[in-house]
Amino acid sequence: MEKNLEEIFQSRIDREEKIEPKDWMPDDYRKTLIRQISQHAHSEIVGMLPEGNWITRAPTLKRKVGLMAKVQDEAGHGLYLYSAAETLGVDRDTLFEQLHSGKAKYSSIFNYPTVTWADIGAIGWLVDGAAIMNQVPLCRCSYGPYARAMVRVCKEESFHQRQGFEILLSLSQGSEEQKRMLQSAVDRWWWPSVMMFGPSDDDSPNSAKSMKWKIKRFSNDDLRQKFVDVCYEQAKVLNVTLPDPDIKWNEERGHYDFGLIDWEEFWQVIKGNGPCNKERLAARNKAWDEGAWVREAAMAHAAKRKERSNKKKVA
Ligand code: FAQ
Repeated sequence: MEKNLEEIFQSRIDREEKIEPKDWMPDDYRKTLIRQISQHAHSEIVGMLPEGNWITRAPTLKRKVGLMAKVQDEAGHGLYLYSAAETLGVDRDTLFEQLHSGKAKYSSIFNYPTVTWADIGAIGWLVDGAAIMNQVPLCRCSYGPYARAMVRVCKEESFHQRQGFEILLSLSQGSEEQKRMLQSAVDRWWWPSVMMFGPSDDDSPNSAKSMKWKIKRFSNDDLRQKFVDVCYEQAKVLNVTLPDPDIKWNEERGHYDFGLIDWEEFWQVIKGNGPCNKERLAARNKAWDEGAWVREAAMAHAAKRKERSNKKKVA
């Protein structure tokens, strides 16, 4: 019986039908989605921190407004994604508990510091650029609620990428000091951004199943390669170099070859030993604790409204 259900499920996936919350699905499909969507949601929420601390220091009103809107969008993305995860039967408080206790993963990239204003541009260009490369295919993910959430997320991410590129473009046309600041930010953010796509395909335990179920449409390495190819050309416009002496065009492959990734650094960051892991978790825990009264007040308000509307119905 179970086997039959699995076959029907897989043939729906193969026909490109969307799977919806009330449809039958294998336990492992559900678990994989809860894992990926919740990690993604956590990444958006933790991802607000490195940029949030620059809102008060943005150099002009225009930059402040742009950055504030971007950080708010990230909060929104986190909320859509938690909602999408909830459609799979997990509750939000459980997911928050996993994040706050350090059990849950979130993207490695958000454990690096933002030391100058140019870092905000570099995050937009490289981090949002990598996020778009990875997330546009997720708009065609087999799970309906995730796929639909990603359509809006990707539209907003492309605005974020452009605002970052434009910050860097201005710096590239500025003083010598601004140009140095730009190059130094690119030097620091390049490799962590390349790592964002996850382990190489040979070391990616979740990929085979996720590809079969059309959660993932491209492998980690294929997306990483597309990212390097695009960035190399964009770096020319910004007049910066990418900090990789081995990067060069390979005529035969039709792609840029690039140097070895420091996987030791990647796994250390994921294990909690990156430059800012402790700071990020402490900030999230503090926000959660200090926001307790807001959650309680909102719940009390909702309960009162419900009571009032019940009374009206009885009358
Ligand atoms: N960081 O077998 P795979 C953003 C883990 S949002 C930490 O290849 P999978 C927007 C992985 O979870 C950025 N952990 O795994 C923004 C797994 O561990 P597990 C987030 C990582 O799931 C911009 C293990 O390694 N985007 O940037 C990372 O098939 C600016 C083995 O890996 C998403 O979440 C990593 N980089 O592929 C916000 C997109 N990579 O769970 C603010 C959706 C891998 O078995 C500012 N997610 N791991 O214990 C995905 O596409 C996939 O989950 C991958 C990983 C591609 C990230």
